[in-house]
Amino acid sequence: MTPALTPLAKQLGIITPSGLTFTRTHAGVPELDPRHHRVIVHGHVAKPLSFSLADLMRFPAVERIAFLECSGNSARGWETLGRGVQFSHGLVSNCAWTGVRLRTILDEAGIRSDAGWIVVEGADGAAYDRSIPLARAADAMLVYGQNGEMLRPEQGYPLRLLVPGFEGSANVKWVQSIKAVAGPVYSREETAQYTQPGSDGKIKLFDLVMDVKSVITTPSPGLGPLARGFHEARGFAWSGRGRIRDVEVTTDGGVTWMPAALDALALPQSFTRFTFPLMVGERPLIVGSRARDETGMLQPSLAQLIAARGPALRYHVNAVAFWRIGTDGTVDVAPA
Ligand SMILES: Nc1nc2c(c(=O)[nH]1)N[C@H]1C(S)=C(S)[C@@H](COP(=O)(O)O)O[C@H]1N2
Ligand SMILES: [Mo]
Repeated sequence: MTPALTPLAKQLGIITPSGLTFTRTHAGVPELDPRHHRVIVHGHVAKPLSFSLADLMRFPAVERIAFLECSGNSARGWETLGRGVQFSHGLVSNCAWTGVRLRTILDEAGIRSDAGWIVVEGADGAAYDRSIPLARAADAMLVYGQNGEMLRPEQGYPLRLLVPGFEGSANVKWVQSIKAVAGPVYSREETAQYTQPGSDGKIKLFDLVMDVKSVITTPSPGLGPLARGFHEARGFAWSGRGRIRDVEVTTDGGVTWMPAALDALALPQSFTRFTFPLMVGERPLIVGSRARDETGMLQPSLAQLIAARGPALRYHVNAVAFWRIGTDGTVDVAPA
């Protein structure tokens, strides 16, 4: 199914409105009646349990702002489409999610110490399932709220898994089963898909965390022609590994870099907004942004990414994106 893409160029703040959130489904959107839908928690637990949505909403609730990015965002090939940042970068959203901590539910069922992973299964046509390593998912939530309202059907109503920082595909929607297991089950979506080739020709499994990335959303291709004179370049930076430490912007295609201003609201695993002043019309510009996260990881160029991960690189592409702004104010994609 063709995904719907977040119109990032029109997103003014860090929160993606629910109705503008990208949607990616492998087998359509199931219609689930929240009065009858249940989630079972079983496997390596002392006490298998079954919950309705109402049951889950009685547990202590937490809210968390987090980005959710499909590992196919900015996949190789899209950059040449030249159809704007919605197409090259729109498989990401950043929402305020409300729900119950996964830990709370696992503790309620008495998860056993020999359970290192859980298998989370959706109620869609494909019974989509993924293995989640608990040691790396301390922040995971079972989510029923998005931006202050109930989840939308496309986003997994009545219940989805959220593991902040993990690739979109690990965030199972329409959750109906959580099974505690000793190790991963190697389901279709973590073997035939969502694996990464390394430069040694070997395939990496469970490459789950999304790396540091940023993009200038305005100006961006398709928004021109821009008026001559001052413009504020604006964009978002995010990292699955924590907070954004800094963002730099270039106007000469990456020869020189200057610090961008970061908004004060720099949350972990969340969009962080940045701005940079631009003068349009005096000379041709090639603008781009590169972010660094709190672990010190710097967003790479496409060439660096290919050198590190091999020419088969397709997913988990976090390379710097460049836009060319002509002296006439037109904005297009510049080769990375
Ligand atoms: N049950 C189920 N969960 C799923 C999927 C799916 O097809 N079925 N798609 C996954 C993929 S590939 C992504 S990128 C995210 C997208 O979440 P969104 O549609 O809410 O943006 O959901 C993930 N969870
Ligand atoms: Mo995805």
